[in-house]
Amino acid sequence: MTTILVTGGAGFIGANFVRFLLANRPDCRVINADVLTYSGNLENLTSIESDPRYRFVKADICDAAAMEPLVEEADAVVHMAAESHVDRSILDSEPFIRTNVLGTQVMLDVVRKAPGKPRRFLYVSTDEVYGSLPLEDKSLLFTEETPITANSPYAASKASGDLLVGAYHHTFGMDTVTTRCSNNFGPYQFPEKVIPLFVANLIEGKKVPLYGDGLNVRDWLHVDDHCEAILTVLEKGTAGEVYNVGGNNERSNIELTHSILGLMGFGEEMIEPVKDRLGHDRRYAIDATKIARELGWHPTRSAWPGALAETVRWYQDNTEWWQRVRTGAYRDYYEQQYGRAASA
Ligand code: NAD
Ligand code: TDX
Repeated sequence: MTTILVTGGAGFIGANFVRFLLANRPDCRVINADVLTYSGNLENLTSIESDPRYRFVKADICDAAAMEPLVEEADAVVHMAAESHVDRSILDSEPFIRTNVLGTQVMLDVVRKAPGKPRRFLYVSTDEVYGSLPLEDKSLLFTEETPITANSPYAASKASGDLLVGAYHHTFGMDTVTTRCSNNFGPYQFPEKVIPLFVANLIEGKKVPLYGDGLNVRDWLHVDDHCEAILTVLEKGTAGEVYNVGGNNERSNIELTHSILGLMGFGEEMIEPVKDRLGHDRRYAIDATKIARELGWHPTRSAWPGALAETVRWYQDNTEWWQRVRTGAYRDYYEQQYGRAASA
């Protein structure tokens, strides 16, 4: 049996990854360490919670004493616990620095100092560490050599963690690998991110708040393709290397919005143009040839419009899930971000 410690396994990608691992690696045990912030939800894991190979531990990655015994039990660590929403980092960056920078440093030191055999440390980074590409030249893509140019407090905090991982490999010879992935979509994504937010708003008869001119571009990848890429890099990646992960699936936000409206039978009148995100990155687009060439990974579940339609349907079929997470503290955030009228 191999034991994998996953941090942040109760979030969107984490919960999908824990399920993916248990389904695809019968000889794997999973420890899920998650402090359960607003976006961590054990309901995302009910289908596997009684699997004897799975264990949940409520713990903060910034708490070294809590992490030490979990790391000692593990053969490898997949570190994805994070504050993950750009707009929240613009409202208040403090939790982002604490979890994404300090928390990553704590995890690196705990893994580095753990007794016994060296353990592989996989850091789930993001394409946002590369900054922004222009809309005008579609031939430009982010490669692993693109300089780090983080533009939002979220991106800067993830880039800091990313640089620390590289430094720990260089300085201490730690067995680290890093994935930098584009925008994910799929089930169990917290309804503050654009796709579940728009679907949930439409179901509730509310308009969808489209930022700025709607021309910003994102490269969309199904979360299960990301999970497969993480597992591939964990098992086959070269120590010290970074691997880009992307869907080769660029869409402008206005195109995405029209697709969602069309799939749900709504028209343009449901679009509410709102003020732009501060410092809004124009375009993300990933060159994922390295992971394809060296490790044989290709996205197989991200093709549009089918994969988007399936995701929209999941939120339509699981209204109770997002209605429950949309209560309480989330309502306060929504009012702060979009104004009181929008949340009425
Ligand atoms: P999410 O917000 O849905 O989940 C984050 C999880 O981390 C939650 O379960 C939360 O409770 C947990 N967490 C937060 N702070 C913690 C702490 N101090 N200690 C322990 N647990 C803590 O985020 P997500 O979208 O699933 O993103 C997961 C990872 O993937 C993040 O590192 C993010 O930067 C990265 N990423 C996300 C995307 C995307 O499109 N969502 C794309 C590329 C990379
Ligand atoms: O209400 C909205 N209106 C809108 O137009 C929201 C929430 C978003 N948008 C736009 C902003 C972006 O151009 O949609 C695009 C996608 O926004 P988000 O879903 O917030 O994702 P993004 O900012 O691109 O970041 C995501 O991908 C990279 C994840 O949240 C990050 O965790 C990941 O690192």
